[in-house]
Amino acid sequence: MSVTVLQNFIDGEFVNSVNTGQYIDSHNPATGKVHVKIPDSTKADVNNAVEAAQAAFKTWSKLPRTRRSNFLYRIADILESRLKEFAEAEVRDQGKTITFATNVDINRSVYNFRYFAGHVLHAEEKVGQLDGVAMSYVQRWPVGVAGLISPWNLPLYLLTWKIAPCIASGNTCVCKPSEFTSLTAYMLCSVFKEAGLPNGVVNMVFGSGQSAGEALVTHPNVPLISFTGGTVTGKHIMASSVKHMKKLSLELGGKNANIIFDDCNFEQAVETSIRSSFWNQGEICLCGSRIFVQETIYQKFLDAFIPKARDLVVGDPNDSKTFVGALNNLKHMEKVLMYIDLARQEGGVIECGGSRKILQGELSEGYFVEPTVITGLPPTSRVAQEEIFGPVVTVHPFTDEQQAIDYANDSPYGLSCSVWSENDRRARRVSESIQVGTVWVNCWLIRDLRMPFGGTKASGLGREGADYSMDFFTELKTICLANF
Ligand code: TXE
Repeated sequence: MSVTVLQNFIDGEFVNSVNTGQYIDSHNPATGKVHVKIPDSTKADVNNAVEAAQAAFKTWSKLPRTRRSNFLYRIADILESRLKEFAEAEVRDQGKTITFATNVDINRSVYNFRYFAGHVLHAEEKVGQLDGVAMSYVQRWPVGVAGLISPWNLPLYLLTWKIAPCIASGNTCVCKPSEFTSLTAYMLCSVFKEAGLPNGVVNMVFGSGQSAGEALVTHPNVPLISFTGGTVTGKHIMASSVKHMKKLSLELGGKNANIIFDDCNFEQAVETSIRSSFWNQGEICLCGSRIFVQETIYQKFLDAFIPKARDLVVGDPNDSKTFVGALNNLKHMEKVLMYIDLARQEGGVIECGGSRKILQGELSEGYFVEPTVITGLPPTSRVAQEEIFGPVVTVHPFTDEQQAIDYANDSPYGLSCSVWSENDRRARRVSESIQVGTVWVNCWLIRDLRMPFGGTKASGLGREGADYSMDFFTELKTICLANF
């Protein structure tokens, strides 16, 4: 298979890294073979990209929002017309299934551009009247050059979720996609070119977090950093950005509770729990990896859930029948397998799965792990507390509402939660007691982009979505006009 060699995208041009000839190998997770080489960019590359973004900012930030919106609509249309090509590339690069890449990653990336293209036109500013005294209104302006750092689990979706509101608000940016999954970000640059996006509005620098990422976070002329990734990295970025007092948004990990009461719609709860446990190989920060089931239906739930988990097709990500593709990278697969071993040591029962899955032919070196269901562990065990980010869930019984709430809240994370009950009052009571950024009642992963999105505790800082993203990507000023 041929290897694609990426270049950075700076000031509207594809250019080699200043660090000539130095590349990072990126593997196809399903085969374990190198399929992309990404430039190991340095501070000098980031400096060049920031300079280009600063120059572009002068005109882009002054462009009427209708014009900026038109560019976003055009980008959305072009990306949509290349959906299949992008989805196939995302599969090769990330290991996810073609069904997920098509319907979620790329489809929603298109929607990100389209959504913010519309939103920027309709956003309104607050006006306040102090009777007889003064009228105040809000003025907004873009922040400048934004540093956008994205992870490997939903590569294009999470990157475009940052780029769209960033440039719609009049900022320019330098992006640093994950070194494990840079291919679709690279392809996106050709979409920008085709859409006629002015040079320097979006720049892409590829490379490692330690080199290119760090250079972006510490750059004095990048006043804003939007980061999605691991909590440890997030804390490091927070510390590194202190010197320049940067605006910071951190979307970090999760260890989300999925609470199932005995008055739920049982079939729906089981079906959705399969998806919330194993979709995208469990590599979604919103996956419900701790399942709490009321003791009255605990055994019934296991009897229904475990055979379904066992029957999920793990295999070729390009096959539309496959439900679980490959984990993103070797180190990550080893981490997931380490947690399964830890579960054994902690006294857990591996109800299904529990191992790497070895496939045949060219997939024999792929990073596949069987969907794994673990019972018998206390909710305080390491496996039930730490983010595994793979196709591994723990299931625990609970006695009553209060215990379910206590279990759910006993976590360093606070990203999301699902609650299953047909009793509306109970569902509301429980939802309002959970310390997270999003609670889904009788559903999972439904996203209304107008709603705030983000986490509490170790899951992050700040909120994204509609006005919340626009607030982050702009500075706000109150202008108070006296009546006298
Ligand atoms: O992410 P990192 P990793 C969780 C998941 C996973 C763990 C680590 O549990 O196992 O995080 O994954 C860049 N300065 N999530 O190691 O390191 C890096 O190059 C600036 C949850 O892959 O956080 C990449 O572009 N940038 C998560 C991005 O940060 C730095 C999704 C994310 O990488 C940097 C992914 C530095 N010093 C993993 N170091 C979610 N919330 O969805 C790294 N980077």
